[in-house]
Amino acid sequence: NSFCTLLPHSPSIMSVPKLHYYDMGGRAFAARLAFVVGGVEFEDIRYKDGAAIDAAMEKNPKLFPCQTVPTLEVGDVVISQSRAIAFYAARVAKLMPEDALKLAEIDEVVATIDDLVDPLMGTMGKENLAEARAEWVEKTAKPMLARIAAIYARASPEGPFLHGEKPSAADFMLAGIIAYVGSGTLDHVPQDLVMANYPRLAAAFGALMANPAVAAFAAKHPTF
Ligand SMILES: N[C@@H](CCC(=O)N[C@@H](CS)C(=O)NCC(=O)O)C(=O)O
Repeated sequence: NSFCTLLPHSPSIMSVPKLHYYDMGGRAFAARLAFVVGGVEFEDIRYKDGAAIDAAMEKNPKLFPCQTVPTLEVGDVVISQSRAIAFYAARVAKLMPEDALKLAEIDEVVATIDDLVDPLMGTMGKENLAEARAEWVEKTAKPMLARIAAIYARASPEGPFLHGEKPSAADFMLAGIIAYVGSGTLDHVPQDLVMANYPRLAAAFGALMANPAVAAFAAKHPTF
């Protein structure tokens, strides 16, 4: 009996997780950040466009249980939903606190990000896009970003991250939306909306991007 056969089946010990997504940051940004910051090996499977995703879904539907990306293969298990994947990655990276109140603050930040992103998705394809986006910026993005900044200030006045020196899933999810807004792909949304107006959030993003492993990853993948 080798040592391995005596081990109980544990996908997290036995296999490198495989992340499936487009060749861009988007909804995979947070998970990739968590793996990279935590030094966790992962296979970064990138599809060049929607047609390539469609072909992969047809060939292997089990890999895409919700017909969406991202998905993460961990041994025999396939996890869908970007938030679940990012939280899993942050936990495997040992970048999640144990404390119930801190975990509630992370959930609070991430749910507030949803309140910001969901209405933005609702503007996609709108006939009067300029008006819809201007309204999103004023009535949704600004109050939600202010709310997130207030949670950060309350949780850790000194920063840079939500809980001080060590980033968590909240910081990774926030970085995903800051990068998305800053990417210049959202018409009628000022590219510097977050970075110019919310110094506490800009500091968290800056500190993550300054991490040497993250900087090296970003140099290889400009859209992350
Ligand atoms: N709630 C899901 C939404 C996933 C989602 O809408 N993904 C988009 C890409 S960002 C998708 O798979 N669209 C279908 C496609 O691209 O073929 C999540 O957070 O993972």
